[in-house]
Amino acid sequence: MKPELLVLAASPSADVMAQLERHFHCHHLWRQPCEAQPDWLAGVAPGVRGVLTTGVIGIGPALLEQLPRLEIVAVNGIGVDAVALDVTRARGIFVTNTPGVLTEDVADLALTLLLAAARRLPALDRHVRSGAWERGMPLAPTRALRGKVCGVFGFGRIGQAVAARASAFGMRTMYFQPRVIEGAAVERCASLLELAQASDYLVVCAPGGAATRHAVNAEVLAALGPEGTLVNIARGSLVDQAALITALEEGTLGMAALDVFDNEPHVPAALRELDNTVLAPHVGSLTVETRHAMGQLVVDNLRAYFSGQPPLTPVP
Ligand code: 8YV
Repeated sequence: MKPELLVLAASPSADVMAQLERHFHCHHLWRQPCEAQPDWLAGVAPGVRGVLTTGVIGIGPALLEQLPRLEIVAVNGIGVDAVALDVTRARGIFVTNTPGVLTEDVADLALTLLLAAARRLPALDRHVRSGAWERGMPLAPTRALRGKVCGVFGFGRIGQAVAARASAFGMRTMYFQPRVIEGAAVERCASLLELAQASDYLVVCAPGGAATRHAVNAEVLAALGPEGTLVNIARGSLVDQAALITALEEGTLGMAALDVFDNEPHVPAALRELDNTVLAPHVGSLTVETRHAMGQLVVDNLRAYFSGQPPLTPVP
């Protein structure tokens, strides 16, 4: 008998979806209309042995409680901050994620946002579309990237890939994270505040969760300063969003280029209306290649586990 799998979100890869159907008895929660989900779930929950979720959806204590036979949670993403790890640990439920396969695309998006902010791409786009260019409206020059400092908060795989890309644009790179990376060619600052003080661009790449919640606070934003730009491709929870809005409104921070927010997909009107923001709808890993690779790793983890092998990429 195929193991029963509760699928909380679909993969855009048709091949991955076909493999899921082939190897598991899938229950697709995402196909149910919102109002029908509680009753539908109550019907399937007793048999569920695996859950497929995303980095954003995760799985909370209430759903875990509903799944008495659950053995494994496979996260289609790298972040596990939305998984109630205290509960999974206590119950001995395996958790897997998808490290490695999304690094390059997420780092590419970080640089896309950084460049878009540096060169004011949204304003340039509006300038052409609105006919302002044809009407001869002036445009102020922006600042070159060369020689500017790109500070990377969180120097894991993604942070290091961001630093490599920033260097290729002639930027100086520095990082901060609590753990020192031995032998790193990039200089480490003693604190996040020191990194923000030294940076023209501060790129947030650290994991979300209780330990990093609101690490980028009003003081850090002030240290980045009126000429500084915050780029966040990690999690909205790392930034004090209210403090960010105040800093952007008052001009004590220059710009913010954001792929992630508190309480997604809701983005405060202030962030949407301000001119000094560049916004993306959490798409760091959203390429055909990467979403396929992530989905494949999810399938491989689940198949390994249910055939008695250790999962390939377990969360410690
Ligand atoms: C995805 C992410 O948006 O990897 C993560 O932690 O946040 C993203 O890559 C998400 O997990 C979609 O599956």
